[in-house]
Amino acid sequence: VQLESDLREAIDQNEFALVFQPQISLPGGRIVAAEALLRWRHPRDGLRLPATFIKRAEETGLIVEIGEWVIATVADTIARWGKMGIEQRLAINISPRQLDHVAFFRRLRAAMKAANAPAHLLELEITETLAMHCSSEVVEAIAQLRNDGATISIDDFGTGYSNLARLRDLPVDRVKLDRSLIEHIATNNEARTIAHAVIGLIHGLGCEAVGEGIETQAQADVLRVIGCDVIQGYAIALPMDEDAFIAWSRTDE
Ligand code: G
Ligand code: G
Ligand code: MN
Ligand code: NA
Repeated sequence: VQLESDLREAIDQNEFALVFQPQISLPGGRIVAAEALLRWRHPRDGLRLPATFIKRAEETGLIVEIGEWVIATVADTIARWGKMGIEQRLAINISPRQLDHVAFFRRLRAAMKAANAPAHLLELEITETLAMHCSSEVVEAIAQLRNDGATISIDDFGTGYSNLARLRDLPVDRVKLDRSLIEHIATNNEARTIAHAVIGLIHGLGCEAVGEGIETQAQADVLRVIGCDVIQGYAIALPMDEDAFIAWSRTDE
């Protein structure tokens, strides 16, 4: 109950912030996108991670309002960076509760339009489990957004049960291999074989493979060899606030 009222307060008092984690191409190492990750500047507890509040926000439905803040902020950030000469695609995470309503997509498009932010600089991350269960209306709305130029990603791939035939029918551009698929690839042959096969499957579906949770150079080296297209993780860069991210992306050029 305390957390719920704190979350309401956080929405009213504008206590949320976004941090940005770069994704780089293999083998080139160029930045191709950044994932926007939610943070809560709690007045007493300091910086709080999503793990401590997202679940409650989903249960109470507050995730819808928080998600609207994320959408508006990302649209505004894309537009502001554009004026600074920074053309950077930003990926946002979507909770199942947000996708309950097709209204989500209407609001998303309206926010992008209001901020004058082009759709090709927007990416949506939808978890594997959610992607397997969304309604045909939602699939249609995702397809429409993709037609506008947005990139669609399946997040946390390898943690749920995938119906691969279903994956083929979804309007998807990229698949993000969950960290659990990557953790042991540099030290364990079977883990590497599995990751290699999964990447082959992703390519077979016409999608790009993104490795996440890359913590060592050895993991990055293996991913390059087995054909992963893009990597993200602490070994490349931590999630950073806006100023740090801009400085980081400029040294990349
Ligand atoms: O940074 P990390 O602790 O940043 O994020 C943990 C989890 O929280 C991830 O699974 C991520 O998908 C989720 N998450 C991060 N930011 C957002 C957000 O803006 N909206 C939603 N719905 N989930 C988010
Ligand atoms: O949306 P998703 O569930 O993929 O959230 C990504 C989460 O992974 C965020 O919490 C982010 O802070 C975290 N993360 C990013 N890079 C790394 C990494 O290299 N190692 C670990 N353990 N977590 C990471
Ligand atoms: Mn994600
Ligand atoms: Na993920």
